[in-house]
Order: sequence, then structure tokens, then C-alpha cells
Amino acid sequence: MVGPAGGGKTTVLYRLKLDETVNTIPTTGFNIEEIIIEGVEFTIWEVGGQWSCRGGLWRHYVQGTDAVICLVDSSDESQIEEARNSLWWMIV
Ligand SMILES: Nc1nc2c(ncn2[C@@H]2O[C@H](COP(=O)(O)OP(=O)(O)OP(=O)(O)O)[C@@H](O)[C@H]2O)c(=O)[nH]1
Ligand SMILES: [Mg+2]
Repeated sequence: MVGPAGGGKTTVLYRLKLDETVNTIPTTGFNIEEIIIEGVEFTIWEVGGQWSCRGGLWRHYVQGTDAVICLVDSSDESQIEEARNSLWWMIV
């Protein structure tokens, strides 16, 4: 799970895992959680936005994954261009 800093990745991750809204701090590195949703087990890696944008590291985490979730706060239009550029850079 990737996306700009502060977009809500950790919030979504722990909402899925714990069914709770937790207080978060910016993710340094990544959070990894195993979550079972309707009988399907997911290992979700949430890559901290600040950290990954600084180092351009998203592309190293996409290899070997089955899916990429890119989470953007739709109320913050300034994130959309950043997310688009980062996603593009990750897949080319
Ligand atoms: N209003 C509102 N605030 C939200 C929502 N989701 C997350 N937040 C708040 O936005 C802030 C950042 O959320 P995080 O889940 O830490 O964001 P993140 O994408 O994990 O950020 P990084 O780990 O830094 O990349 C927190 O203060 C959250 O409480 C939402 O749906 N609505
Ligand atoms: Mg986070």
C-alpha cells in the first residue's frame, strides 16, 4: 500500500486489521500486517509516504507483490499529481 504522506494508509490498515480508528504517527519505513478478509489472507506492506518519496523506494517493494494499492486523500488535490508521478515512476 503506497501513497503520499498523510493520505490515510495507516488508518486504513489498522481499520482493516482491528476494526478501530487508531491514532497514527507518520510511518518511518513500513508497517507490515497480516489480515484475513472474508477468508482471504493478505500480507499488507504499508510504505511510509515521506520516507518512500524521499528515497524513491516504492519500486523496490512492488516486485513480488500480487497487487498495489495506491491511496490518495481525495480532498487534497495537491496529492493527486504527486501520487500520479510516483506511481508512474514505480512501474516504468
Ligand atoms: N478527516 C479524516 N482524517 C483522516 C482520514 N484518514 C486518516 N486521517 C488522518 O490523517 C492523518 C494521517 O493519516 P495516516 O493514516 O497516518 O496517513 P499515512 O498515509 O499512513 O501517512 P504516512 O505513513 O506518513 O505515509 C492522521 O491524523 C489521521 O487521523 C479520513 O478519512 N478523514
Ligand atoms: Mg502511515
